[in-house]
Amino acid sequence: MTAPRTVLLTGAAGGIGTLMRELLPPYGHELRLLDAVPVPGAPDAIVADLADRAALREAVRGVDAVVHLAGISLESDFDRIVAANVTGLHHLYEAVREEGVRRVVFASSNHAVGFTPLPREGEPLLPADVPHRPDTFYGLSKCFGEDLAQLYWDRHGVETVSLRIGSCYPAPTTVRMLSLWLSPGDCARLLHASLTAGSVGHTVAYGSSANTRLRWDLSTARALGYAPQDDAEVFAAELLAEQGPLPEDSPDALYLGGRFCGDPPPPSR
Ligand code: NAI
Ligand code: 15L
Repeated sequence: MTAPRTVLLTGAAGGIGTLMRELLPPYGHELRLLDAVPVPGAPDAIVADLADRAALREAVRGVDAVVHLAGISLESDFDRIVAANVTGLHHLYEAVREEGVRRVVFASSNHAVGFTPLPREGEPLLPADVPHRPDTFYGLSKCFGEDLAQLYWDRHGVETVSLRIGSCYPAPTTVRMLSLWLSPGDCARLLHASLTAGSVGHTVAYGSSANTRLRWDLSTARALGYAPQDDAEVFAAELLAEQGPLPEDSPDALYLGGRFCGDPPPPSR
């Protein structure tokens, strides 16, 4: 697959979508934007909910690929999560199938495998093929998304790269993020690699920068052509001075999903 490509970016008004609207076009991708709410500064953006099948079908018509960021991005009410991340995702894949779009890049999450114990010092990094261990209904919806992607590859030949994103923000804001941070620049590199790699079938990869404190293995992402440039370690001294090291028995120190494994999980950042 080669750039430039016409790409539907869903969730364009959200945190990552706002960053990627600026950072993806220089790679040669022409973006069509979609969100349930108006996208600031983008009057041509499609305002549609994932519940609207007709709007989705029209939105994907003629694009080469979809970067799917839209959905509930934190723990929430079960029915609300199902509507956007389960039923809505099904609607999107049906539109993709019907319109013959070849590839989807799906924003999965570390929370699909959040209850996976973090490897201790000296143990191997977590491979991308660990079993699903969702830490929340939100994480469970990402497990569903990965399985739906696998079904649409096996049954319909729609390719997907499912990216289990760590924490994508302009800068890490917690000590846990020193391990999981995905810088905006590396996020654009990872999306570009996922859009342009040769046959991917359904590939599941972790998504973070090349952080010194990595606990997961980026080799699947690197095999797509991803070459991360950033490392959260430059923020370590400041964050550790502010917040101190993670207590050994805290969810952040024990599990990949960190505080999402706590009781209750955080409803917001
Ligand atoms: P966000 O919550 O800032 O943005 C999500 C966007 O989706 C919002 O603009 C919202 O209006 C839209 N949306 C929600 N429900 C919709 C629906 N039913 N129909 C149409 N649009 C709808 O989320 P963020 O942080 O930008 O994340 C983007 C994606 O990446 C999400 O799927 C999230 O689960 C995933 N992700 C994000 C991580 C991060 O560090 N920000 C980490 C792991 C995964
Ligand atoms: C996610 O999946 C969330 O969408 C995001 O808001 C962050 O909380 C991130 O995971 C994380 O684990 O830091």
